[in-house]
Amino acid sequence: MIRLSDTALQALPPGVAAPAGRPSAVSIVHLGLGAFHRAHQVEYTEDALRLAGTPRGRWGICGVSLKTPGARDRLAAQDGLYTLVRKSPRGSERRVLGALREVRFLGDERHDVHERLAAPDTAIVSLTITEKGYGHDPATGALDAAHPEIAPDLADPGHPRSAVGLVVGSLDARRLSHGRPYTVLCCDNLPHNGALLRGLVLDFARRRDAALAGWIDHNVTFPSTMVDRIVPATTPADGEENDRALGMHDAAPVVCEPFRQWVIEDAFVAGRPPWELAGAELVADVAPFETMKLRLLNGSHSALAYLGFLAGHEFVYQVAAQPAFVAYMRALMAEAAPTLRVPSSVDLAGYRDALVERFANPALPHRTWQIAMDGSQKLPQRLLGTVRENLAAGRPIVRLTLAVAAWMRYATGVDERGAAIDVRDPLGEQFRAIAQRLRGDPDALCDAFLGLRAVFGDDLPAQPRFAGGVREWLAALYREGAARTVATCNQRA
Ligand code: NAI
Ligand code: CS2
Repeated sequence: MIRLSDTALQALPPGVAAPAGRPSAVSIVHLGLGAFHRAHQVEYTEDALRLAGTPRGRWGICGVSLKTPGARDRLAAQDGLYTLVRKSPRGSERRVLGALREVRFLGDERHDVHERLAAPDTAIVSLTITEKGYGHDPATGALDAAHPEIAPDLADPGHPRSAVGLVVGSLDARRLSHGRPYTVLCCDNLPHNGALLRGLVLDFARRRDAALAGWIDHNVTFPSTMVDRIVPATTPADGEENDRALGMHDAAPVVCEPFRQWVIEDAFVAGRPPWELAGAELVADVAPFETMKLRLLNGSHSALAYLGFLAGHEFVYQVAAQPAFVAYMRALMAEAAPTLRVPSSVDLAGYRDALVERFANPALPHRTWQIAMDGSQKLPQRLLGTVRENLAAGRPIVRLTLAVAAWMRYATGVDERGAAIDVRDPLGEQFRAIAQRLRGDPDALCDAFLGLRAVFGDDLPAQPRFAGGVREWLAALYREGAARTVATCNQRA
């Protein structure tokens, strides 16, 4: 079977669209060559360039993997091309994307990566490195100077391995050479992601050189964004199915839902692609959209992931097919709704209905285990911000505390049948220590997990309504199991 490549594009079967052209130059460097970037920003960029009539223009992307060479290897062997597969109950739509013009792995291409980041034509550095990739304290958003990825870069700033270290080092090189800044565009599911990353970059820079920090402060922009498209990890079966559909081998297809949304603060110091032509919304303030999405979509995603996994469901669509879990999800979103300040143009009820439908997409095998990953980095913006605001306003937190209790039950690393759970989380060692010491004592487990300051801060453990609610639900989960506890929760006012 031939391999997808520039020369093979002409052999694509009817119904599989090829790129209208490939950008002639690179002006965007993206850190985090993962599935989401390739299913979201790359498609928006490709569509924008095509609709602007400049498919061969300057806005090509150089994708950089900081941790592993696999994505680089797979994509470099096929000229950066890959298939985007949009899946829904109505079938699959495939297109080959070509805006990814260059792929690099920091581990063995450090010089090339630095050259790209420092190049005068690089106008945007964007990131999807996961919530755990920033070296910050999830409860406060502050830089953790002792973080295992930050401390070495502070000690040896000339050979950064962290994203923050790379950004600061390349901005310093630009300051000391041609003096042209770029825009830093965080596309991870973090609250006020641009402002958060700006704070991390400035803190890191100040620890190196006050003049560098001052230059970044005055010249570099960090717009916040809200990004949305459900993109499960690609499975071998996805790849085999795609090869059959293409009649050629693509080592790096990406599978996603048809829905996509991108809301971006329009603050680009060195220009940007006309993403609005592709449907991106350029706004002055992203916060209302971002809070809505993080608290309604992602809060529900995490709650259903933990409760659904514990109830024995591998995929989100299986959980969303259960009326009791849907009723719970709707009640959880109702608890979050009073904390949202969305523009009047947004149909919040319609948005919530659409989320239920999107989660129930049976064509998208999104694993509860994948969403459950890195919960210590996700809970603060998905659930705990809502808890704080509802506590302060005297509003209910019944469904929210069940979601937190389900995370704790999952984090103990043993499921309801006594089998081990492969818990992936930066705080995983702390979880295992807690579980080994206190397994079988839900109240003690609850107090120990609430003691994780990086997740709950100092305030929440001292809130009786919160701590008491989580404790009650954790005991119920051990006593009744997730499915019956969800049913019990649905009976509550
Ligand atoms: P993925 O697993 O395909 O890619 C993750 C990327 O992050 C990889 O390139 C990996 O090397 C890199 N990474 C992980 N830890 C890192 C670290 N400590 N430092 C630097 N790089 C690191 O995951 P995917 O699907 O691309 O998602 C990535 C992020 O995109 C998510 O965490 C989320 O913030 C955002 N996102 C994902 C969506 C999805 O449905 N998959 C939807 C909306 C946002
Ligand atoms: C998911 C998100 O894996 C997870 O944590 O909740 O990646 C989710 O798929 C996206 O935010 C949807 O836009």
